[in-house]
Amino acid sequence: MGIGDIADGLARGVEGIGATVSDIFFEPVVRLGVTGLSRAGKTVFITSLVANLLDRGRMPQLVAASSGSILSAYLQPQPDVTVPRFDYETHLAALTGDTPHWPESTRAVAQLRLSFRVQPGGLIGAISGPRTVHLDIVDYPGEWLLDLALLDKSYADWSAETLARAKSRDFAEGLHAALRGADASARLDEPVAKTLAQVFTTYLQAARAQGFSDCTPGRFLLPGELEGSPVLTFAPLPRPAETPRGSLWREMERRYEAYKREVVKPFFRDHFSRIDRQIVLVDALGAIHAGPKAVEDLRYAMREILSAFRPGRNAWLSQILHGRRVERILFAATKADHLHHRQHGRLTAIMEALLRDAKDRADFAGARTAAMSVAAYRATVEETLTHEGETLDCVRGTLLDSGKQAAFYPGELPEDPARILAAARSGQEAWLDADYRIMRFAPARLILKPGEGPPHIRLDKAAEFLIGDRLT
Ligand SMILES: Nc1nc2c(ncn2[C@@H]2O[C@H](COP(=O)(O)OP(=O)(O)OP(=O)(O)O)[C@@H](O)[C@H]2O)c(=O)[nH]1
Ligand SMILES: [Mg+2]
Repeated sequence: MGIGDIADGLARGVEGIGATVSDIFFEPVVRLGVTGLSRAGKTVFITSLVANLLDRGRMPQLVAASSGSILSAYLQPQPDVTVPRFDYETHLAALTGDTPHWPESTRAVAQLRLSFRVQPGGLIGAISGPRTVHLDIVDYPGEWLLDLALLDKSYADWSAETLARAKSRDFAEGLHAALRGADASARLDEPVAKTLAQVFTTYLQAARAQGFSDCTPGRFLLPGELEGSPVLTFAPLPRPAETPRGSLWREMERRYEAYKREVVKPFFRDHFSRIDRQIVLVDALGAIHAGPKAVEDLRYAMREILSAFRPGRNAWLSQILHGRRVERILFAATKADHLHHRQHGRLTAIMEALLRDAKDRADFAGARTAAMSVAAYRATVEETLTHEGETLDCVRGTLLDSGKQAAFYPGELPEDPARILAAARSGQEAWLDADYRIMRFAPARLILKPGEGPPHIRLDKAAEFLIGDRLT
């Protein structure tokens, strides 16, 4: 354990005490983490959740909303002044404007505070009167959780593993060629380091595009404000016999260690360690549409992501957490409005099967977990059509590409999720016995009644699982 680790531990300890005192005597804070791989639906989820918590007419399954415990809800300035605010108003305006469109892709951590005046029930409520509960929502890329594994790895090990994985990938040729031309024992030449980092980034981007998920370091794909900085200017190298001081190898090693210290650790310390409740959004339908390889890859990524929630997974993280843990984790298959509700149970079963492996390995130490199929922002309506004597349960919406209305039949998910998972595991190129299609729909133009948030599927049930107990 180094001095930095001790200091980290102390800082957490003091802060931990502060949080407990304020919880008891002042206003409780629930920190809800929202994560998922890129395009999983995080921004749309948070935007619709907040809109539906502000106007609770479509939230019957959130007991505190339907029972009237929540007297009011309002947005407040967040306590963490250095974290970008989740741009709720802009995202909502995109979805609900005259020409509705999906919000822009986001690339970093963002936060929003929503506060509730709550009237607790029972005798205590009658005596104490209403109280305030704060919900701090933290949006962060799932890719950043994958970096946790780097903390246990030296530069030499990481290089060896990364290059071993790249070996059989045809799109890695550029990386191999650049490495053949570089001498890791030679004195560092900054343009060489920069070129290698660029070639490596291009390789990671190609790996991502091909559906691979082991694309760490996560910030190479989502650099944000770190773009071009030395902590992102490194690459894996084959280890040379000699690694003299000032050599390319030594400098790359130094930057790799800096990435762990200055990028990975601060994220886990400042954001991840303070989360109470977590939702992991998964575009399972998108993966099924892309084919068995994408599903298998998703399963692997989920396993990696979830290992961050396993206490004891990493000694440094355990120390930062001080025994604190995420109390509830919800795994949600997003964009369920692409399916008729008759198939939602099947999607949830696939989601549960995808996670079973991760759950079996990771003892979440008493955290409550659940899987659900949700649509944060419903873009379709259901319609049953007859086609050649067969009835087809379809969904209808505005197509994103053409702007035309269309009914769409996505194919039939199997009743037994093992059919999907087994095909994925066996490395099949395509689904043999089924054809899954996906259409991209544009958000529908809405006319909302007063007191109603945007339409959704099971957002209220998800909210009840995640925060319901803290609002009554
Ligand atoms: N039909 C439908 N599409 C959705 C829904 N949620 C998300 N989408 C689609 O998924 C895309 C990605 O959603 P985002 O919320 O931006 O995803 P994200 O995880 O924030 O993505 P990044 O910021 O790029 O990491 C959107 O542009 C929509 O096309 C939903 O509830 N229904
Ligand atoms: Mg986003």
